[in-house]
Amino acid sequence: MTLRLGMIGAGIMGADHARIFSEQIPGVSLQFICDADQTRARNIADTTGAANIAADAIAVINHKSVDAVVIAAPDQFHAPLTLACIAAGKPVLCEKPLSPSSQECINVMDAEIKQGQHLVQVGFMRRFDPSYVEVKNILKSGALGKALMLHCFHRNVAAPANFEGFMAISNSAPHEFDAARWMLDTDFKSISVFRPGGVNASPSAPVFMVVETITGQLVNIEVNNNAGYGYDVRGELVGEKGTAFLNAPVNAVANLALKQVTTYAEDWRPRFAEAYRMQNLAWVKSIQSGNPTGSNAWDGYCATLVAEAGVKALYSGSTVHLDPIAKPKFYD
Ligand code: ISE
Repeated sequence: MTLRLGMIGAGIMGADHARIFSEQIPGVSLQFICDADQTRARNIADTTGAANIAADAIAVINHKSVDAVVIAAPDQFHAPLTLACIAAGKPVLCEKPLSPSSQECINVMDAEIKQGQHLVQVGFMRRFDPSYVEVKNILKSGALGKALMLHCFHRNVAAPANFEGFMAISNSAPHEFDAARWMLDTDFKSISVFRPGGVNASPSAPVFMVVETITGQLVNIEVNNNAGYGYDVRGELVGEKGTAFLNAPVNAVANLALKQVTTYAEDWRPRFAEAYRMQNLAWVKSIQSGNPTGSNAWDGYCATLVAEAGVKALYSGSTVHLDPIAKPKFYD
């Protein structure tokens, strides 16, 4: 049976998810593209063959012709819209973060537990990226010995106009937080945040985080949202016996004018194209099979908890220790 999707949000990620579902994922149809900006919704519906456009997200979520929902609205709407999906009993793929507030993530978990079904997947697509999967498998094989450190770089060309300084931690870094927890198979203990130039530096300055895990590893994360030269996400896992790099796909290397040149993408979509495709495919299959996959609401909570602590650490200049709630059995 075809899975009929409601797409909430027609911005950069809503457009990309709609394109991926229409071009690359079998067994789905786009029932609605929903956005307050109807021109944007219309444009995406026209290019993806979606059946309808709409402006009212709650009406789309509750519509009888919608089987499952993708949320790609701005961050502050993620949790309220996810709660509406849970109330309607519909599976939802919610873009990261699940919410910028850990309390809202707890509300989502409470609602999901009460509903009794695993309905929420958070869009931490890196768990499906071939380079992340391979590095995790190398670690799992035992070849590297115990993991000691993970170095992560996260660079964007330029922060979007609506970005505020702390969003390097609340919006960009959650990818790193989730990937590190997943890769190292652990949880976080504390976070310290530094900025070249100190706490009074320009809000567009890079942030440099050091996260300690409960199992003793150190994760350092640079988020530089105004790096200028290209979208560049890299990482190196350091184990007792060796290291493994997270490589970005390189499609061509040009030899020109005494130089060897590769090209950076302008943003994350080309770098993580395969990760998004695999994630969306896995989400659809998980709905069909009833076996949840990817990051769940608990994972969303854990990423938000450390992000929230990171924002506090940025402003206070001190290390912040995490104080998570007990993990509900539902998420074991
Ligand atoms: C953006 O929201 C994303 O999700 C991208 O993957 C990330 O690289 C970027 O920093 C975020 O702002």
